[in-house]
Amino acid sequence: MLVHFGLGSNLGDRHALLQNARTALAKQLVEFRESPIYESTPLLGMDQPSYLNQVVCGTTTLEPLALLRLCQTLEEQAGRVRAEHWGARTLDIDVLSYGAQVLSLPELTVPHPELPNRAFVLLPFKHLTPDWVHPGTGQMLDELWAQWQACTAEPQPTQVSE
Ligand code: A4P
Ligand code: MG
Repeated sequence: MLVHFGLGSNLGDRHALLQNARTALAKQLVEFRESPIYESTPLLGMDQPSYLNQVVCGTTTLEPLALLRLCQTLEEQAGRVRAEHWGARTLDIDVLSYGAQVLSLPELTVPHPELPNRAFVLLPFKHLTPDWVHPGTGQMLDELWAQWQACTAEPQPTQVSE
């Protein structure tokens, strides 16, 4: 199963935190690949440091909930404290996709429901796997990106790595 993860960090040594997450995820995935890193301002103009975001992918036989637990374990190892929803964080890892499956479990929605609304996910995702199609809507990432651009005046994330 091809799976995508979205990584985000806006506290501490952001580059090192993403690097550690990539190293850990690469051990669990076959044919691991990573997008460039993008920097962006927090959503809704929240008063927080800017974020680094990245998307990684690979194939796995692990079940979706096992992947969610893996994300949460890595977040905890990065010293994440959940003080407020959408609060600043050392590391956030979201499950973005699980093959062509659409999942709506109490603790896990896949593809990630906010995917179409987030430039900091769409841009790296598109860079990594331009042919990916949203299994729920049939839209390609280019279409989702065009839709985002048409609907928002937010600044676009800046690519900060190759
Ligand atoms: N959950 C449901 N579906 C999923 C999924 N596909 N992947 C549940 C991961 N988790 C999923 O997440 C809350 C609950 O969502 C989990 O218990 C899980 O069962 P959380 O990580 O504990 O809390 P959170 O991160 O505060 O909430 P959420 O909704 O994940 O926030 P986001 O979406 O991560 O937004 N601005 C920029 N520029 N870049 C960012 O990365 N991130 C956020 C946080 C805000 N602003 C940002 C960024
Ligand atoms: Mg999250």
